[in-house]
Amino acid sequence: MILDIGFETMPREDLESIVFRRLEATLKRVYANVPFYRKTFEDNNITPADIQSLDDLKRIPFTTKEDLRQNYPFGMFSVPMDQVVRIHASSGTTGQPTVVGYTARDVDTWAGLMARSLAAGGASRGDMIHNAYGYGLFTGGLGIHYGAEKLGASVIPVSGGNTRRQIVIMKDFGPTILTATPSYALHLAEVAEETGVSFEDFKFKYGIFGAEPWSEQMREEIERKLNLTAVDIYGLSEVIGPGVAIECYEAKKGLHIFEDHFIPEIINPETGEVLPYGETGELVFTSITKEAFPVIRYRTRDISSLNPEPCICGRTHVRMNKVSGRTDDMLIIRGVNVFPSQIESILMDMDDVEPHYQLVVDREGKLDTLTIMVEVGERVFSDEVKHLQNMERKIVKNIKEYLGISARVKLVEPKTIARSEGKAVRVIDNRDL
Ligand code: DLL
Repeated sequence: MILDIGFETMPREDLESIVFRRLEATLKRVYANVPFYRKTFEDNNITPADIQSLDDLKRIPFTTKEDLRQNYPFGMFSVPMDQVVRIHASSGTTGQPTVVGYTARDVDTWAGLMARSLAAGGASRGDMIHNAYGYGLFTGGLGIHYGAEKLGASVIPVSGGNTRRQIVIMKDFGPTILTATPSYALHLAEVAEETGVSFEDFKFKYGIFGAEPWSEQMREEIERKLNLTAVDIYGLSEVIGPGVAIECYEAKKGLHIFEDHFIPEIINPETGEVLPYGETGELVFTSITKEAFPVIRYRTRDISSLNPEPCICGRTHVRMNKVSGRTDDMLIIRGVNVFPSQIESILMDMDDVEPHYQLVVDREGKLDTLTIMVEVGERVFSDEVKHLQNMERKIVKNIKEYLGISARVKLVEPKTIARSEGKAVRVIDNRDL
């Protein structure tokens, strides 16, 4: 059974007993093979045998990105290197990248999870997947690729970049599913327009977008501009890559976490306390089927909440709400906490504002200041200066009203903000912290 469909709709009681057995096996594995985990257990006077229920998981300390960095590059691997068949790494804009490894079985597990994900997002055998996630150390490209093949769909491994050529491929090959970051998807729409073609003429039914936060308003914009149904896919290299959670195309309301492979928790990022369903906090994952690089209570820094309510699609796996940001993306502007996604929602709710923006944070004296650069449509830009000024004022007012912060707003000409082929850069932080 390639897609393990049974697991996705299993009664929770049955699921939980499988999850616990898998957890036990994973704990034994890391205790035996990874010095970092053995030491963590020993320092806390516990052994895997002390974990007698899923509830006991919270007795084990968290693992952080810093722990992975200190064990760079292969110190957290749980198998000898001759069993590792694939290595990926996170981009690591600051400090060392995080390196992750896969055994042949891990690659197969991941492909199975990605096949499931693509199916949940609307793809099936017979679909043609235009895969514009980057191929390389980033897990997006190859993750989708293996899943698409496992599903029996055909995959176009186009990767990111060379955007004009991508439009020609879309026109000539007629792919039915688009996979890309949401920001690159918008860029594809823009370039299509420049070259005089419309997504209306393409055959896309679904777009499976993730790897960066995107608001509901951004979803509407993408669905309208690309003429497809857009679903959200989530994952991170440390946990496996894409294929940790995805929205079902039926509901598009929260992302089902594949709980037969990953145990989710939501914690208070300040105290580490585990929070009940429904409360917002930092997502933490424990992998329970991986061989080469298991993670125990890994703190993702992603902010979300869990929803256990049954879903119309029939899956019994809990849903995580759309990630609203990362704890380390949070801006503190004169004492007020703000996430870029909150600003995005406000901008996208306004007329004539394009879905391209950047936040510039500076420090003047002791105060942080925020400048929002946002593109406006061609028509508005060539309009009277007075109109532009009014619009700027309106954005400033809305930001103040909804978020309680004073920001400067700078409307910029269409296509001035750099486009990304992968994850968009939303924040430019000029503070010397
Ligand atoms: O971004 C894996 C991925 C590839 C997911 C393709 C989806 C599609 P990393 O490069 O390790 O892995 O980055 C992981 O990206 O901790 C989140 O902060 C962010 N992220 C990923 N998916 C989403 C999403 C891949 N759907 C980090 N919404 C994560 C918001 C996301 N943020």
